[in-house]
Amino acid sequence: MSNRLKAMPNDLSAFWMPFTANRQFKQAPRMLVASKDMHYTTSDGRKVMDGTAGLWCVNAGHCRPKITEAIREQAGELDYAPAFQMGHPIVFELANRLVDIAPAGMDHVFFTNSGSESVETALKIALAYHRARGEGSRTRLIGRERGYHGVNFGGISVGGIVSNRKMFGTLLGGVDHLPHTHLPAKNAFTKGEPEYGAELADELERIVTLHDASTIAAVIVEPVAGSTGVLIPPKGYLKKLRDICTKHGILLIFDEVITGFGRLGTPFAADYFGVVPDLITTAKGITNGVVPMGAVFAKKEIHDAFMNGPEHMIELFHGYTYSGNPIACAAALGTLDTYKEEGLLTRGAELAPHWEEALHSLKGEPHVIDIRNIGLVGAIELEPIAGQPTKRAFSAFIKAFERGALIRTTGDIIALSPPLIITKGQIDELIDHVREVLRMID
Ligand code: PXG
Repeated sequence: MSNRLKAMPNDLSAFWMPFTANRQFKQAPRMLVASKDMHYTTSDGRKVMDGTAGLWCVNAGHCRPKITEAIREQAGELDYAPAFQMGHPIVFELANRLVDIAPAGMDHVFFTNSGSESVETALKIALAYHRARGEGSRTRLIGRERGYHGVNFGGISVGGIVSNRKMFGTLLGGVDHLPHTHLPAKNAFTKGEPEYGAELADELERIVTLHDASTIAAVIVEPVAGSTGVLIPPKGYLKKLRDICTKHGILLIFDEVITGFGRLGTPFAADYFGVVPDLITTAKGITNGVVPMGAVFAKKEIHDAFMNGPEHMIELFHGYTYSGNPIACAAALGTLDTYKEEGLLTRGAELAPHWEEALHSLKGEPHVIDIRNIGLVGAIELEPIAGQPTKRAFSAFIKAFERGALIRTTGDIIALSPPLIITKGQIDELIDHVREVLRMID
């Protein structure tokens, strides 16, 4: 690796870091300078196990040769092609390859550059779809409490995280929210899908009664809520949501930015739960996190509703300069090849029982009030320090990093989502790090 990459900058002030305690970080920086497979190397030369696949995205592990090579080759061949009114072969190839692994009926792909953009795109497609069909009164969007749908205005409007919403004004109008499904009093320490709470989907009927179905365009939910601490849907909940949406002509959007590309041991969460939505938003794992890219999958009926009017006219007034960027496409193709060759889109299912046992072995350790798991995702919820929410989990994050494991915390919840290449031995190692940390912190 070049010394340029390894060198520590001597002034950290210019970079305003995203979703970071900037002042804390800059006093004690945690710098990563290299990565390979399951590990990072820090600027002080330590190996740190990646317990979170970066930010839930590096599903195939780090610096995988097929992906690196694909990017390198593409950068020297066709670096950019205009995304509007022009095409290039690999963006079409990629769309076909994605449709091949998507749930049946998801026949079309719209490219974006991030999960947030995928969400905005799906919400806009939902609104425009109803309008194109002559149901332009369907303008309301329904999200869910504790939902995370990125940071743009549509996403924070349908999202349900107070701190992501409260500073930013009145947001989109015409939005309502389902209740979240986190019922620790009934479901704590459940392995896999919890028993209680399917009836919370019936709240959608209440919302429909309040606003009338003719005003509602779409419902958007994460099949498994990631950012707010791995909230796993109660058994039967998603099927119920699907049925209610179908009954009332409301589109169902699954935000699979985290759950897409093998996280649950199936290619998509829609496969895991046997529930097919009308639109799926993705990003992250589509390129293994290596080059920014997102994609929205749409059912044929939705796409086809736009394909009328004069043929020389643009059908959907939406898109980004970098939609289907050639280098992102190359990274995505290299990623899909890697997933296929190594069976990574289903490997989580093989590892899930071991993962579940390892995680739940933390029951009884200090501060632990709940443990949840599904596929290769897990959460360990800690009792907050009285009057100082988030502090305990943040100490766990710092201590784990010092010991050699990167974990993620949200509130007082530790979330784990390792690369899908993790071995059983590495699962034990990761969980042992967490166990030791729980015993160390106040
Ligand atoms: N939808 C969902 C379900 C997500 O989890 C986004 C949309 C937005 O994606 P972009 O690419 O715009 O960030 C996300 C992103 C965390 C964490 O640790 C989660 C995300 C991003 C960063 C950190 O919980 N999710």
